[in-house]
Amino acid sequence: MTIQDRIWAVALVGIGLVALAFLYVISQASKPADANAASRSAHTAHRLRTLLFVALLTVFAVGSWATLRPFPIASQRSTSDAQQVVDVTAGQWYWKIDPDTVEVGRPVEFRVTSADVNHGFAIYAPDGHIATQTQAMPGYTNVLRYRFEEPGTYTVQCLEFCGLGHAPMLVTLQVAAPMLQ
Ligand SMILES: [Cu+2]
Repeated sequence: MTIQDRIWAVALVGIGLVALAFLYVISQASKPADANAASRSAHTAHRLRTLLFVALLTVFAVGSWATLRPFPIASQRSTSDAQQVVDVTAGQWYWKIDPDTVEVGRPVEFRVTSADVNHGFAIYAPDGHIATQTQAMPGYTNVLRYRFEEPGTYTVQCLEFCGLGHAPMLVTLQVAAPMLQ
């Protein structure tokens, strides 16, 4: 089942439930009002709303906790065990990356800043997907930690429109096979 099919199924079920609610209201509209029944159903509705609220709150709290725990961004103040440090400066319109070769399989710490405006520092793997990324901000150094699993020629590209030279603002980063000791 594709994601589109799933969205269709969810939308159709939702439309069906709304239609049922409308039909129920229409079927009840002609009945004379009964004060006791009205107060009982208001009470039930209030309890259902409270229950639904608590259930949703629980689902979101547990879901957020479970999915955000492996937070993808390194703690900016902790000391790092990265044996390789790469200094990155973005500018209109260039990248300064020193060194431009890192070793596969060992953690790398990128210290990313900008000389002028905001840029987006993104590392594209040889197959075209984004391996990792962070912001390059003037006056601030963002710490990005990453361990490359595959050697190859990676491409650094700007992810934030920064003026006329934004699109061709790219440079390569070599991820080398482990050096024999
Ligand atoms: Cu840019």
